[in-house]
Amino acid sequence: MSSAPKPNQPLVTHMYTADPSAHVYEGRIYIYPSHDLDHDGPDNDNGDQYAMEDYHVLSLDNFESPVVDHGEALHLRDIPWASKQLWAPDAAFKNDTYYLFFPARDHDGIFRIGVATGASPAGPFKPQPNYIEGSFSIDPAVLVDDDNQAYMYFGGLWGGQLEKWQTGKFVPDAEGPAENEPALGPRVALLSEDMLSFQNAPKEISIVDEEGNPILAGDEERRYFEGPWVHKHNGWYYLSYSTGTTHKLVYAVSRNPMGPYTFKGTILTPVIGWTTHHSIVQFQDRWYLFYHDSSLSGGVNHLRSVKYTELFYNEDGTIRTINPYE
Ligand code: FUB
Repeated sequence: MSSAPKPNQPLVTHMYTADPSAHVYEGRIYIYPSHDLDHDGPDNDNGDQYAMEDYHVLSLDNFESPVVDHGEALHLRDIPWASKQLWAPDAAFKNDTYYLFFPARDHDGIFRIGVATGASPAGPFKPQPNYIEGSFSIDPAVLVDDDNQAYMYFGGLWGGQLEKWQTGKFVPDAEGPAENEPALGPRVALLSEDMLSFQNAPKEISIVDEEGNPILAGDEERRYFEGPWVHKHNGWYYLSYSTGTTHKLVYAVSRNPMGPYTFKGTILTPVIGWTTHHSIVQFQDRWYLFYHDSSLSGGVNHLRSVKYTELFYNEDGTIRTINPYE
């Protein structure tokens, strides 16, 4: 057990954690992070340095109480279809069951998305024998909407392989669109009632500017890279994500969970470390951003720490930009 967390400080220091997906279950805050691993293996644009092998769930009663590490909730060795790289997970609750959604490479080296189930939000989780049919790429984020329909958002460029799925099939040497073409968007799929499969082939989400023009692939300040998260506020769906090469968390809004989403602005300015990844959650009438940086490891990109800070909306529903080091 760690002490009560401070804003913009690592939630835990006994291990490296990243990609936090935060949810409120049973009146407490549960965080589903990646568990970063120290190793001497390759470090490249393919993301080989992110060689994670298990998940731990963290929780806290509130922001004045200690952070609890619930121990190993799922390990690579127990997932029949996965070969390596347990990347950013998310959790969902439906049918009196907790679901952990996670990406990993299959035995052909292709990223897929799997699901595991448990009776407690802290795990352990039992994986399904195979990945979700029709799934690909990384960074699943699941929204269970007010009408109980669940949506999975996912996809990431480069190591996340999204470029390779533009035809609907995996094309190993496919590259992304030209700079003056629309950027690739995240994908969304409706989850089945039992949360174990897709109801439809994933659709691409369109992100447009205020004039309705698609954000272009060369617009690295605004285009989608990875780490989608969708939350609802005052009837609007907010899609937030990482811009990757420009290291920002940005957001776009829509009245429809499937989009199109209109780009609005920046949530978080660049953090220490290459990646930036987050979630947004409401707890007791306040809103919080969970994110990570590499400050605890002295800037090692693949050794990150989960942090939190409060998030504020302006009167018009826009989100105030956060600089976590101010
Ligand atoms: O943690 C591995 C990968 O790094 C995640 O899947 C991405 O979102 C980035 O944070």
